[in-house]
Amino acid sequence: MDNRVIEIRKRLKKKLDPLRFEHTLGVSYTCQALAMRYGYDLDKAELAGLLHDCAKRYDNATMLEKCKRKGIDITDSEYTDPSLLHAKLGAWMAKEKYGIEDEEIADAIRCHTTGRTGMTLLDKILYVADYIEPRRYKAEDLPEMRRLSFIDLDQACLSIMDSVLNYLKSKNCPIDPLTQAARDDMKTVVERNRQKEDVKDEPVKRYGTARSRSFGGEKRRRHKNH
Ligand code: DGI
Ligand code: FE
Ligand code: FE
Repeated sequence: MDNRVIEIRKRLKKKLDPLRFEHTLGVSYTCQALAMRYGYDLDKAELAGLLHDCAKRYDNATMLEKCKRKGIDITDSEYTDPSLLHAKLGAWMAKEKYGIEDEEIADAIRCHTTGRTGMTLLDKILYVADYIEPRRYKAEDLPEMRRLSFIDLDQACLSIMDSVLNYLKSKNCPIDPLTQAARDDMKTVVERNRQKEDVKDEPVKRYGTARSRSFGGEKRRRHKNH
């Protein structure tokens, strides 16, 4: 275990409201579960989950003021909806206040609300964990998203992005260009994955043999015949 985890957890418990702290723990454990499934560093996934909402202790005016003071760039859409800033400010705090030097962790925290183009494995793990963690209950599609997340991470990301965009549109919320760009990029990734799958299946279709797939039934039958 990363030695910093206990200390960070203690500090966050003091700073965040109880429900946000519960969510934080849920996200960090879900990040670890996804890291186990997709082969990522468990300690890094846990730290990203623990710190992703550390800036949520501040209200919008305070976040705007802090970002200006620390020289953190504020976009038009963040001026329109300053709550988006908790991701950027959180990444800054993870580095400057909680001693995180790993850029992959800071990057994942920075893009955890909108996503971004070219998302890394840790970006996707955190983005998905934030949506499916066990204490979340509001979205109707949670059971399906939870199941899908452990089957196909890219498809889960895309489905969550579509769901968030639909929600934002239904509420007439301004959409950050990054949110739309991240979704369009993930759509391309999912289509590319599908094409790769089709190429893998190609010999099966062309030569009409199930050998390369090694289904249990086929194996058992072959075994019996010899
Ligand atoms: O901080 P959390 O509540 O755990 O989760 P989060 O950081 O993913 O933030 C979720 C909120 O962010 C949710 O209400 C939707 C909102 N959001 C995501 N993308 C955009 C956005 N809000 C606006 N206005 N524009 C976006 O593009
Ligand atoms: Fe957040
Ligand atoms: Fe969160």
